[in-house]
Amino acid sequence: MRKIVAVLGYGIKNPTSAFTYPADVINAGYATSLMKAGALPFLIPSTLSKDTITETVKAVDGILIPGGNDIDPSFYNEEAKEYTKDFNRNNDLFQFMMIEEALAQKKPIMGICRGLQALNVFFNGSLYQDVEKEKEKSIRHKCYESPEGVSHEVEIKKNSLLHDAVKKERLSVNSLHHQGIRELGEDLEAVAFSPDGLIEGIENREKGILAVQWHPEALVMAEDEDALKIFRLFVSMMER
Ligand SMILES: [Mn+2]
Repeated sequence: MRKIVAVLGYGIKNPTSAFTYPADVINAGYATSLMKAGALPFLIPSTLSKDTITETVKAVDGILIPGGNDIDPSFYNEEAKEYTKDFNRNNDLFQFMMIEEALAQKKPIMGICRGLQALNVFFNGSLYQDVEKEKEKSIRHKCYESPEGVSHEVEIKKNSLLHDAVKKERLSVNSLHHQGIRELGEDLEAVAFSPDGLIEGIENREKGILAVQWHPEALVMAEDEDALKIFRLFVSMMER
């Protein structure tokens, strides 16, 4: 029986639709990567009502929090700067509810890009509202021109889930983000760092949490073997 992964939908206003309520978008890379890793991806609507969350999480083996727009900075006690845009509390609250329920039911959680940031904020960490503007000495992280290409390296800690996955201490990754972790959340361990010291990977082995700031799903679309190994490890976490 293949493991079922709840891929969290991301609600946006559909630009081609007259309807004012949100449409959920998910890039193909997430579903493709999960299928290649042997799991079944189920798209979960971001408009799920609170009373259905427990049953929804019960029906799946793990959850994947994908990339998306910025998180409302009020969740980490900051006012939004002019460069923090398009945040939407409904998406934030939906993801926080799903994280809380997955933890309660001991279902593994994988976070990617915004997903890593959502996990960090959930555990009371904070974010740079723009890494390149706010972090002292930053390399370029907004490499939107090469989604499937290598943008920078990350150094991976030994004895981490990430290291278990790729068995490497250095990995070349893509980088398509403008925000990033400022203060690490409670109960999380930083396990991957870009050359400027930015945290690019976090995890908690006991709680079944694995998250990265880069986009392994886009690298899987470009046949990257290491990126696929990260999804395989996530699938193996659901088998325990
Ligand atoms: Mn980066």
